[in-house]
Amino acid sequence: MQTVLLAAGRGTRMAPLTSSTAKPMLPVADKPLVAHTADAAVAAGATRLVVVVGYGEDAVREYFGDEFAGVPVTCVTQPEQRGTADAVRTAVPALDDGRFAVLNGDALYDVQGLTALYENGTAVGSVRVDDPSSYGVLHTDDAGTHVTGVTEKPPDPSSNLVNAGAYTFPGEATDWLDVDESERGELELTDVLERACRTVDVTPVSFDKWLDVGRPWELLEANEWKLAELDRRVDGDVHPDADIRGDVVVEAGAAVDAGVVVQGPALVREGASVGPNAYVRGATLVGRDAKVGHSVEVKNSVFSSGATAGHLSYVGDSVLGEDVNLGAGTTVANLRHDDAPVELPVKGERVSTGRRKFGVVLGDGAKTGINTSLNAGVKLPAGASTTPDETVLFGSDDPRAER
Ligand code: TTP
Repeated sequence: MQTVLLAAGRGTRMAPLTSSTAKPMLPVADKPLVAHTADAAVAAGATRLVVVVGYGEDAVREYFGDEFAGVPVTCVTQPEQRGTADAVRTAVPALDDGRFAVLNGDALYDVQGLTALYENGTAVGSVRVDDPSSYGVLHTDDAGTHVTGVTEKPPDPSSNLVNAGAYTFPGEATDWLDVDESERGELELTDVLERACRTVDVTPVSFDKWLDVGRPWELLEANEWKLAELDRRVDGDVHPDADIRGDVVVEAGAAVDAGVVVQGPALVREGASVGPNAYVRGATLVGRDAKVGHSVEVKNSVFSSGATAGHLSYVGDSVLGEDVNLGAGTTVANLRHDDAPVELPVKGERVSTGRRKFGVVLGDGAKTGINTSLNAGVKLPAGASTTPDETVLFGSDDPRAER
């Protein structure tokens, strides 16, 4: 099945991690986020990928080239990010007349669900969630076998069955893409789905596992999912006095020094170094050329390429962008004393991460001075720095805490 992967979005809710990287290229375990989507698509039966690129497109184009996992790839540029229906319209010249699938390039899907989706005529991937109010809620007939419509982010959801952003459409759907602008000013694929529901039978196909990766804590969750799937493999240089426990991957060209404990699932990528005397635990990604130095503890976190915590630091449940540098003694808080879920600013609003444990999000190249304390839910923009001994509190007037 020819498959359109939507990967052109600006990724504003993922700021600051998307300040210079397209969201689909953010690191999830051993590959970019969109590569997991593409892998699932190919495993489910995609015979050709049409990747719609836009924001940060050069890296996405370079990553895919003209073939992925044995299937041909065409990248097409969506000049302006006007919405998902517009993105699919961009892909039309690269499609043949037959059925086609559309997948959000920033979501993780279970292969079984995706396979069932591909096997159904016109279908939409669906998933049950605890809080449907921030998703597109699907309406079905009484038997639950046909989708009758979709309502975006309803204040009073009629069910907890939501749109997983995965579709198969008949070839004629390429004529249904001229939709009106939605209230939020975008040309939305859900309006094309509405049109499909009025024209043909649309089957809801349920996914057991699915993750929409739109906000920083969801990038952490994506890593938790994909790191947990790795099998133990130690190809790098591990000191005999290091203790590698469980499903840990140390890639060739990575180094783990004496006195280190790495508790899996964890991935230490090529060029990275850990230790001496460091403790890495939880689902942690130590990205390419990243460094976790002497007496540093890292728990359940993402160190993007080149991110460094050289000495005497604690980092928990956090995402560090590329080339972040933590001064000695930098400490991250990842728990509120009232035990409430940690909130994070997303597009200027405080949003609950739903997580009791969440630390900080640091944009590419951010630097902390020695003994900096970063409170739970702090975001620092790309290139920001703190002074020695500084404490950055969430919700303070300090603009560095917000963006
Ligand atoms: P969204 O997550 O709605 O948009 P986004 O990725 O730009 O993120 P944000 O809202 O935080 O700014 O998009 C869903 C998918 O569709 C995602 O994979 C990106 C893709 N997309 C496009 O390809 N073109 C577009 O014009 C838009 C809006 C999204």
